[in-house]
Amino acid sequence: MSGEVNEQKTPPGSRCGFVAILGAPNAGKSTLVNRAVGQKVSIVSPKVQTTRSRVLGIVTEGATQIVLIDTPGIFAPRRRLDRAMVAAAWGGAADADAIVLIVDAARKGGLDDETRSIIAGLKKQDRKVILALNKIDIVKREVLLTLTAALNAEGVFTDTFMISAETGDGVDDLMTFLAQRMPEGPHHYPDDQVTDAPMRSLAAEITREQLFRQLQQELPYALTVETDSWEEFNDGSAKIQQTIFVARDSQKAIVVGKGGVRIKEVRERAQRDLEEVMERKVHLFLFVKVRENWADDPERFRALGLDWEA
Ligand SMILES: Nc1nc2c(ncn2[C@@H]2O[C@H](COP(=O)(O)OP(=O)(O)OP(=O)(O)O)[C@@H](O)[C@H]2O)c(=O)[nH]1
Ligand SMILES: [Mg+2]
Repeated sequence: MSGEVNEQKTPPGSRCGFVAILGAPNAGKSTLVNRAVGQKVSIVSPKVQTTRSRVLGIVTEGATQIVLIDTPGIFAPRRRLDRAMVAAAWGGAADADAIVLIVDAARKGGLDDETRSIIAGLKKQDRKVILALNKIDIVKREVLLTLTAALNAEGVFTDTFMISAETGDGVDDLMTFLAQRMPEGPHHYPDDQVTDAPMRSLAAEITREQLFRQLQQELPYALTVETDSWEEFNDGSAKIQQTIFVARDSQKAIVVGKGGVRIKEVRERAQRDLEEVMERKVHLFLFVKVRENWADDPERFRALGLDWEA
């Protein structure tokens, strides 16, 4: 696992481990990670494939540090970008001390193909997995029981939790359970750190979250966001400039909106979210650029934290 090893003294009974959060797109993985950490470290939207690379959410309570690895949803990849996203998800699982599979219990039609294929992949690797049925706030009890029985028949799961990442129901129980299973050893990160991503990346993600939330259909998948510059001022405020890369002129027109209304709304909301996360005044500036092949550009992959060769 990358990241600097924390040099602070190991307290008695110290534990630390990595927990991979796997699941189909939209299952609620990022919502769970944010809930466990207690703040936004990973972006969330009602659309599938919101998370594009591995995101760490670090939870330290007393002597135990749990490093949650939020992963992109696993699905059948088509584009190079998709392939890199899925590779990042499996990569997250490979290094982990424990794996939690999140299943959207509210999904119409029961178990989805993506979840089935993840279970098949885990079986192949002979990994033992903790099952978390999510979104219990909107599911009937009978549905939960049927789903639990079907999933447990797979023989992959050691334990089952029923949670609502949204309301927090059951999340403490899951975290307490995970804490007991973390190996003994020093903490990897300082106890007050919540993620390993630099603020510049999180800031770009927060703008991308607004674009995912406010744009329709395929457009969110046709864009990426990068932070170009970051200036801090004596009064504590920050000036952040970002570029939204789209693939075509027509997409740029939609992102900007009639008379600039869309980009204005995205800017205002992203700025507000940034101010909340950073606890300071932020001046956000957004530029939209057409870069036809950004999804085939190694530079853009690196900015996303993805592996070009995946
Ligand atoms: N009702 C309800 N909605 C939830 C719950 N957890 C997540 N959601 C919603 O489900 C949607 C997807 O949540 P995400 O956390 O982005 O899901 P994800 O698994 O990270 O998705 P990808 O990153 O696309 O793989 C969002 O609209 C969330 O608000 C839950 O417990 N209850
Ligand atoms: Mg996600």
